[in-house]
Amino acid sequence: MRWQTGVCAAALGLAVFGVGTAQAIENQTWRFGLEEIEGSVQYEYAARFGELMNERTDGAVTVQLFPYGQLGGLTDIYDAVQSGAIQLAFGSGFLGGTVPESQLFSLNFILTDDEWTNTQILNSEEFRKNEDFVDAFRNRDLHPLAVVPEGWQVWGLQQPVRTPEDFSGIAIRTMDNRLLRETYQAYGADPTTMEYGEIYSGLQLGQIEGNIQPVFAHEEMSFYEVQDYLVFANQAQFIATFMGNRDWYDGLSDELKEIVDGVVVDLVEYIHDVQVQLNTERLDVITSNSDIQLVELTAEEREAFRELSLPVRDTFVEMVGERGERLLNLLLELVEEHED
Ligand code: 6CS
Repeated sequence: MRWQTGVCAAALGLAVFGVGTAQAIENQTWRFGLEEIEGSVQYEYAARFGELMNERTDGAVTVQLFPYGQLGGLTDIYDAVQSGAIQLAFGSGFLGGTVPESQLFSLNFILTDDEWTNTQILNSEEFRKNEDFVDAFRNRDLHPLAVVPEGWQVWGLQQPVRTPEDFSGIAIRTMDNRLLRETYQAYGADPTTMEYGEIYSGLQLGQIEGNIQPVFAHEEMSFYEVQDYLVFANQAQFIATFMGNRDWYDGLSDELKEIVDGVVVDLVEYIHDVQVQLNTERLDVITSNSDIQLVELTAEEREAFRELSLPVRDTFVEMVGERGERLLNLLLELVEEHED
């Protein structure tokens, strides 16, 4: 409990709420919905967030985690945080139906080739606290707190793909957003949407032939067991937004808001290191436990996909309008500044 009362006031038995004093933070539990299972990047983030919140509020705040599956499907998690049934959640590829502007993170080839640089750009005050970005969430009863890249998106396939021609007709599962479907159509593939928890059986039954995940997810969801190739094109990172319910966030005291902000800033480097480590270790697990083939595209091969991805930026602007266009331009400017 955080009490700071003046000696005189304490002697008089009076509570003082003035300059230099703070009220105790009430004991409270925050429910945090995850799109991923225990052991994932989101889980590690949420667990550390909970530990730091608990420490920095002297035990007043407890964070309760709900890994993927406990609250239903992915969109059930977003509904729960929008309605205030839970206070916190991660949202990524399926969030496009709720926050269309969040599909910005689904665009391919818009960030740099360096993961740490991208993490810093996305969590800069300039981006994370940009009015358009914040409003895109707040207009949907949400409040964005941090942007969390979780590693390169890697294609799990039954055959090697090095060129858009190789992708021709491949039934690839994407997360549920139009930007991703348009991107994979542009690459020549045949995209289809499916819930995260249904991918394994979809692959096993041949309903889909490929899916796109960071390495850690290919491993922990066992997708690699039913795929023959992992193709590294470094076309995009998997990016999730850590968000709270808007009214809940607005109701926090300034002191708590400051503590939350301090924790998310401290977690930027922490979670970057964790995701790099998890993705590296899990690739070792995959290659030790299977004879899956790894394919890495050359710069020239990547360029063919990059060119095909460019018109999808116009689709993004068409879909989300001026606010989306300003956000896309902001991101491109920040990337350019880092590349200079
Ligand atoms: O592909 C998906 O649906 C899920 N993949 C990851 C790595 N996290 C959450 C997301 O919904």
